[in-house]
Amino acid sequence: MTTATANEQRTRLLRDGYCHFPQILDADLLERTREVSDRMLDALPPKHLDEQKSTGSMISVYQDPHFADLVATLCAREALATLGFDNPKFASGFVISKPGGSPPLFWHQDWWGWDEECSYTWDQPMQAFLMWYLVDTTIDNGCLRVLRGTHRKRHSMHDAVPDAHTAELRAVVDPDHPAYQAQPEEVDVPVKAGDLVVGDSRLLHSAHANKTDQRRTVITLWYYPAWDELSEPIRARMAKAGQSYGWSPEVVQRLGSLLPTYDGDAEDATWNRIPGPRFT
Ligand SMILES: O=C(O)CCC(=O)C(=O)O
Repeated sequence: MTTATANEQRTRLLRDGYCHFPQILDADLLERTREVSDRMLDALPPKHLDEQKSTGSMISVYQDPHFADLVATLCAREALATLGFDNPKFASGFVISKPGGSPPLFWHQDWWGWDEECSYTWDQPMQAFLMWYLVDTTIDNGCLRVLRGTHRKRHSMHDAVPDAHTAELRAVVDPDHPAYQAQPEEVDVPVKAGDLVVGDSRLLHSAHANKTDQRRTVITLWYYPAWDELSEPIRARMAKAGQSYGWSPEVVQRLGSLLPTYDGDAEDATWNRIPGPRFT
């Protein structure tokens, strides 16, 4: 990738809250990821999907060692390096699969540290998602949609749905709830399998309904791209979370330098998913 293209990608991430790297995942790794994910999804109890009608499946990547390879794959690290992040750390990840005939995902943002100053001042993400879709996505099968720039700027959805991660919204108790509604300024992000979408955890995003009869799976992996610049309270909390990865120690070793560590004595940052009034 040329320096100019790398700069453009970083500009997009900082300005729009996301960017897109076409066709970077190795075909074998993609195929193995599909096989492992499909196996897990086929084994899911129906109750799981009833409770998660909007998101689709929510399975931790710790349930299979294969995902450690995806987390640590060189192309993910190279994409982050292209964006200016040379020492990222891994946080967590999920297999999110919208079954055929499932409703839209609710609008939400995923940042948990809204009591921290950086949430209001940083252009670059404190926490970033790396989304690997395992099939080509379109408006028909539930592609991602985003509200550009909302990682830095308040939108009416922040007030309409201050906390989107509720059991009612996941189960789609009220399909007319504002959290599912199309927004005039929404931008669709259709991708090909093997593309990577990187985004700021503060960005408001959701996904279209899956109107096809095929499942649409994404592996969402969370990283701390600018780990060394994060406040000590954030690093303190996240390094502890990193000690409880659900993989065996041998599998965790595969993450190498992506493992978060912190040896200071700061108190953990508090968990607060709701942006404060100063977020304008
Ligand atoms: O299902 C999708 O396309 C998006 C998943 C998502 O919003 C997330 O992982 O935070």
